[in-house]
Amino acid sequence: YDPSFPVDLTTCDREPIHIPGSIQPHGALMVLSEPDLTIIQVSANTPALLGHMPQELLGQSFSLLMGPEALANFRESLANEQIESTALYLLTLALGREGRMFDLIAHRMQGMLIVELEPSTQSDQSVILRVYRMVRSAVTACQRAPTLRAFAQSLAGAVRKLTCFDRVMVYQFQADGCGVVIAEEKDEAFESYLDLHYPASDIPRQARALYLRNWLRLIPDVTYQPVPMLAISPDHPSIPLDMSYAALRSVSPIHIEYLINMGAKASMSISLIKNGQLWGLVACHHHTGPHDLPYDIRAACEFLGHVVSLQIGDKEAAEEAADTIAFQGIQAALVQQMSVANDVVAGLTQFHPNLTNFIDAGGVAVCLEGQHVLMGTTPPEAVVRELIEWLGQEVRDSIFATHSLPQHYPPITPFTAIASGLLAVRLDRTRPNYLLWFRPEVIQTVRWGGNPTKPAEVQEGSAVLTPRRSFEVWKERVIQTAIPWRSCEVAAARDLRRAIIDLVLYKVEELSRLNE
Ligand code: BLA
Repeated sequence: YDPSFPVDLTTCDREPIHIPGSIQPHGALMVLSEPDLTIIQVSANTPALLGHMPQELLGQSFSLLMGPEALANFRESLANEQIESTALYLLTLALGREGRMFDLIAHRMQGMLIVELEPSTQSDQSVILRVYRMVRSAVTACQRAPTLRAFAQSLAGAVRKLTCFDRVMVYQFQADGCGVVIAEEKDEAFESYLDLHYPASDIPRQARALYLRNWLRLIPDVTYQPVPMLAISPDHPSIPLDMSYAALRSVSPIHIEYLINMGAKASMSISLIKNGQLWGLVACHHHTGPHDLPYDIRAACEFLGHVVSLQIGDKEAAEEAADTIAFQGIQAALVQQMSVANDVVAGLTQFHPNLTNFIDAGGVAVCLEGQHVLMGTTPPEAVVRELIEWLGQEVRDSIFATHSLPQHYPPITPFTAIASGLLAVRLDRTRPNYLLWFRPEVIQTVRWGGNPTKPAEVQEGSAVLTPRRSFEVWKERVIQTAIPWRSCEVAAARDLRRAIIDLVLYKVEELSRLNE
């Protein structure tokens, strides 16, 4: 640890989580060369699981653990499965001194065959049928859900039913990498995390990249002791072993600390991927004790993750369409009011709905022909006047949207708590007529889950950034910024501008006709 090296969030991004050199202890992992099946690497926990010391296995053939018939079955299923870049269940075999039953899950990596052995739970036919039915009805429920939230709720419910985790959440990433819990199914005993926001650094970049390739990870017991990998020779080319696709991969100790701080005793997450981007995760916690899942259930969850990932784009499009219809409805009402009142300012501000019901913002200012009507939480009128003057001089476009106004206009800095975001619509080319929407600083608007659940500071003499400290660093980074304006919101502002201009032009024409 070099104290002159500043500890920042990139420290998290640099932890090479795909090559931990150890596994979780609920199974054993072997690296085999092909076609001879010589054991090149083995996890140190073989005595407990197989009754063989690792030294007895290294350099030997994998066939030493089984009879000739089992070996033939193993070779046959190996030949039949596509296991490049995905780990798949091969078969269940009796292995080792006591002939214990193991589920064999295999994939290829770095030109080697990686076999993971998990004590078998042997799901019978009725369980498999039940799981299949659950997945099928989950897919249908998600498909039918009318909104993104309803979709996420169905998904959380289905995963909870399949896995019996105490808490199942759907966690959606935002444009800036932060995330929000948009759905939650949990036992009543536990506090809710619904709608809580978490900083981007809680799931660092390399973890997200890994979760794009590998769709599911399980930590059955956060108190586990990592089991080291042992190799036939210390400089074999398979070292360090890339465990990107290994179900038993040992987890980052920082993340383990994070889970313990959250009161989780076991954790699982499933990737949700839209257009090749990590859109979110189904995040599961068990609070009452360790929680393991057999391969069948994990495979069902992973399959469900794949299928519902394909539905996300449709749900978002439906949501966007519904928002646009809502904006159009309010816009029509506003136009009607302006027309009946024969007064643009009154029509936008004095009735219901008014401009504060239109685009989501902390406050609105209507500045027209020298009148300034302020609604909600806005800077004082004098500050708004100066802002308008600056907009008139510096901003050419008729629409100006920013979620970090102080960067463009430093004089607003004392008011960033209420005006970090600005959506400005210019109604007239020559005169300073504007509609302004103000958005408060992010920190003031969303509930952050990071802070209270994460104790501890940067540890003395350690290069590791603890979760609490990361929240502080993150807070500094998002200071003076608001939640960005969505494109459908900017479009709604543009449409309203057009409608007001049309209305005013129509009135002018009407007036000149009457004067003729
Ligand atoms: C991984 N962090 C994760 C994962 C989740 C979260 C879901 C995936 C692993 C898993 O399934 O448990 C975060 N979990 C959350 C969040 C919620 C939740 C936000 O339930 C909200 C409800 N984490 C930090 C900091 C660092 C960090 C500061 O807070 C880095 C210094 C690291 N998180 C970190 C790492 C991983 C991780 C390295 C990868 C773990 C692994 O797969 O090995």
